[in-house]
Amino acid sequence: MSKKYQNFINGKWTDAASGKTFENRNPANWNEVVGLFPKSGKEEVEAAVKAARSAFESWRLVPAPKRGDILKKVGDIMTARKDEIATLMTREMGKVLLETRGDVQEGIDTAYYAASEGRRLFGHTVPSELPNKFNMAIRTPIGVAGIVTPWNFPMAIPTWKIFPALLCGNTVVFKPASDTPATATMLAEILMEAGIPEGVVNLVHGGGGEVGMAIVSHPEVDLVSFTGSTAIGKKISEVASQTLKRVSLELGGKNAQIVMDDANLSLALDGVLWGAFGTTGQRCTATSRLLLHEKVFDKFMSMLVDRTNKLRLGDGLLPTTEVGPCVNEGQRNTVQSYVEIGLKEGAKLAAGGKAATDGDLAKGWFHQPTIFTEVTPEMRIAKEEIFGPVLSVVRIKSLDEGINVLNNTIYGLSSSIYTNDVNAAFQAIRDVKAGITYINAPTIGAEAHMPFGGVKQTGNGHREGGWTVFEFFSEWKTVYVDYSGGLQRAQIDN
Ligand code: UN1
Repeated sequence: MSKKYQNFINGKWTDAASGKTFENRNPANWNEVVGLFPKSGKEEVEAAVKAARSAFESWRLVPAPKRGDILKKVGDIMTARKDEIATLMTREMGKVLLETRGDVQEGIDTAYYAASEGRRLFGHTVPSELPNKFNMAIRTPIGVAGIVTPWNFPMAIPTWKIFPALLCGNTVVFKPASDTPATATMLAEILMEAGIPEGVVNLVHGGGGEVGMAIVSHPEVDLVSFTGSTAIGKKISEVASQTLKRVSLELGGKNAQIVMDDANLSLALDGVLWGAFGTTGQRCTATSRLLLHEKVFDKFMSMLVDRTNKLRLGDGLLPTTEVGPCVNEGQRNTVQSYVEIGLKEGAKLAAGGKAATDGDLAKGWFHQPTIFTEVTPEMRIAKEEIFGPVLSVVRIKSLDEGINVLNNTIYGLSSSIYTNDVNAAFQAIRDVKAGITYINAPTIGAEAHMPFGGVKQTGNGHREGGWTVFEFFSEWKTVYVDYSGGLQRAQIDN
């Protein structure tokens, strides 16, 4: 019998009103059902929003340091349960245990960072232009936050959003990806155990079309934070604009690593392997393009192909596995269709190119780590997000050409350059159009206490992580205190 999971609304675990459920299967072994989850819809969203709205009235009055204390406890419980969460996460979405542990760690870091912010959450005091008058701007809670998250970072990304939302005094309606509802449920359990009051965090399982859109269109939801594809992000932006919600979007990427001719090649090699094939390429920060200087092209390619062909695919729970499966059938189909597109466009396969079906791999959604060469900047495989283990290699002649090619996409999330030339590094920092630039490090691996987000169609200008996320989840209130005892008129000539 598969484990049956529930929604968490107003402090109670409940089924969907319809009684309907959906299954979640292990992508490394599709015979294993991880759990059955409530297939919710409008009705459950309605109940969750109502609970969040009413809980807001008391949660907003809890002092921020006290809200932070609860998040500190959340971090402690996550630390104690790190392996248990990571194991469940690997079973439900496939990435290797080393990485699911990292995903939980990112959540722990976010909890402690948010907890400490409870004792800062600074405002400003500013001199008034009038005598005997005091001016300040303070941060205030906004209301109900709708949180809609993807499956590739099932713990880290929800925590990036939920913890700062709570710390700022908002309440939450949370819809996790339907590929990773079990990890999300564990997060809700932990929040409850740490002492988050009833109704402050509500979890509703189900599809994006039903549950996600019901949250985004709900007039009582004040802000929405979403991570996912650019196509869905545009839809969310459209729907949310009808009620003028504040919306934070973290969307697609087509991240590139430049390798210059003076680079430390073995360092650059480790970087591109980790960036391109870590998490099976299923990160919005994944290295999807390698822009390789012609002077080191042949040498680097032979090192890269050799190491790529040795990567061990398998169940992420096995300690020997380096690359897990794609998350589901649809995702592997997308990867396969991009391999066909690349071949049709005239690119050549240097490694991989096929679904991996040897032995035990046959019962999972595995795909070989794949490398295309002879890729030109205008090809679709050089411009579109694939979200799988596919790396497109473009030959470059100079730094300027590398930066131009790097910028030749609608996205702008992460970027990387390997060089030992400080001038080249600083030119890249200045000219690369991306929210994140790494020097001599891969495109993946952002730290929780730094701003995270991208330019162009990767987002809409907000940043998660770091001190910047608290901007999104709080509203400025400007306060003037006039203690002169008389009417003082600003801007009026006396
Ligand atoms: C994502 O893929 O959406 O920087 C987030 C990184 C991780 C987060 C990735 N810390 O790769």
